[in-house]
Amino acid sequence: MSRDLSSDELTPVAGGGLLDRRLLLKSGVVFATAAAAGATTASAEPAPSTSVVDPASPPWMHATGKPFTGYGTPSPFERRVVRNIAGNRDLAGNGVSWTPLENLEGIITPSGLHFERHHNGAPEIDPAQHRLLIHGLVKQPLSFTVENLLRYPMRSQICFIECGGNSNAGWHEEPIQRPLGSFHGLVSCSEWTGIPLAVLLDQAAPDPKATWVIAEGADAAAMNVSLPLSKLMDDAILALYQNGERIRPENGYPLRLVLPGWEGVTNVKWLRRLELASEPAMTRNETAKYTELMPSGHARQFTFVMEAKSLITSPSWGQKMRGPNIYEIKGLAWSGRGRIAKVEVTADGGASWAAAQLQEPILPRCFTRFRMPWSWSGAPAILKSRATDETGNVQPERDVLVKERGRDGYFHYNGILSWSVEDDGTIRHVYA
Ligand SMILES: Nc1nc2c(c(=O)[nH]1)N[C@H]1C(S)=C(S)[C@@H](COP(=O)(O)O)O[C@H]1N2
Ligand SMILES: [Mo]
Repeated sequence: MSRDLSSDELTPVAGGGLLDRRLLLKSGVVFATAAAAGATTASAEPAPSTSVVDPASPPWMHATGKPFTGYGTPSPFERRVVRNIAGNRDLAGNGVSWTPLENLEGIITPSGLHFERHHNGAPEIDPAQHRLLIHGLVKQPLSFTVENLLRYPMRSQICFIECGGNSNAGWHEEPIQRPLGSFHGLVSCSEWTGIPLAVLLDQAAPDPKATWVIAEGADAAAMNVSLPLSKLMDDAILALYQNGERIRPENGYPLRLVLPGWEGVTNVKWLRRLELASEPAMTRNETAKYTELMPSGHARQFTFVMEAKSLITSPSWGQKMRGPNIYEIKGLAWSGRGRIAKVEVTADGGASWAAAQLQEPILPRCFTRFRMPWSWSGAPAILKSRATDETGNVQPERDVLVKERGRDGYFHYNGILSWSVEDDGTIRHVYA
């Protein structure tokens, strides 16, 4: 803290030391941050300087800096901030890489850190050779080149994409001890820009009998899913741009479907075909996978919407508290049903909760950043966050979710995440 705070400013709003969120807006208050503890340093990262640099005359002020570059990359001192890659040894090309959510701020995921989920690798597609076909139950089948598509009026939306399998370690008997992003990081948030899909579908003139659309990618998995035509006519985007530049190869270059708020698998990458039909095709990814076996023995299917969820990104596992002080608890919340209405935080394991500050912009089906000032006394504490969306949907406690869905669900885990802050400042994942 750079100045003494009055007792008024330090009035608790809930147990365990949660403070009034107005403290965040006061100028001159410096918060302590939980520091990355024992983070693995990539060998390529420059060694920190051993000699102490004189801040009044640092060496980088004594010589012309590096020349201009055609395409920028992060500072070499940030090289450890990378996606964590988890492959499937039995099936090359099938696996995921996780967004390191604990290392990021704000709501936009840099394109190079957007999580990846490939069923058979990321193809390298020559845009001049790629075609998008709209066919099936339509009056006018259409084939588009990428060049054609780039001439349509576009719209942009900042929204999250979350894999249905994200956070599935939450179903495990024991809480997994890993960096936040390495079990919750199959979710990322980008500005996607492209053509409202309804415009292209209207041009193809769907037959009144068409209620479903089978979407297929041009990867070696030819990954396909069935989607209700109503969603595609409502707010689906045929995206060509991601965060202002053309979509990255791993995220679907030259074009992908973006279905705001819907399960990752519906956002078909490298899209090559939309076939209108009167019923779903019952593909592998809507029968064997991406369905949830319930305790009744029946499976939930076509669970498209991603429910309200939040995570505390700091403090989080792998970081260490730097002694009793005022900290900023911060995190991300999102819901596939609309805007985040409220995020509550507890520092006493759920005995009392207080509303966190929601940072603008608060957009529908988009990451919302939340912040909460917290005076940590040095005593053990349990931190949690709980999101509520504008439709009144509340993120459930883990035990409630497990009771409702049983243990065989695997997908759609949105239970409340708990961090235990130990008296020595270490942070552990707990079920509390
Ligand atoms: N063609 C194709 N589309 C695909 C996939 C795929 O393997 N092939 N994976 C799906 C899954 S399961 C998810 S979660 C999202 C992941 O998108 P991302 O890799 O851009 O994060 O893409 C979906 N679209
Ligand atoms: Mo996924």
